[in-house]
Amino acid sequence: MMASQMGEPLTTDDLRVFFKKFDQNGDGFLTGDELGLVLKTYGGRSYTKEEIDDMIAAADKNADGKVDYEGTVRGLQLRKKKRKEKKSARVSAVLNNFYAKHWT
Ligand SMILES: [Ca+2]
Repeated sequence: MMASQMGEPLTTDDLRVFFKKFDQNGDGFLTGDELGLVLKTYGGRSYTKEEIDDMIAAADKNADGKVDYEGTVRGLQLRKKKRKEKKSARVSAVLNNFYAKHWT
């Protein structure tokens, strides 16, 4: 059973699975376009380009407009630790919707 189905935080293994699914062209980076596609499908509502850019920026350590796997995980984990959870909570909700559709 995967972690989020029990209401537990996502593990890094879970995130790796997600990341591979979200990385449409398999280049190892998520761009705003790729994240936008994910959000459109699993976000439960529409997101503006600004919101998507904001999420990318939150995890984008070298400001090149895309995030690698490590950056995504680090971004989520750092935000959790700081209890500044707005953005990561949003991303987590997306990931949980993703789970619900693919693993239940
Ligand atoms: Ca990509």
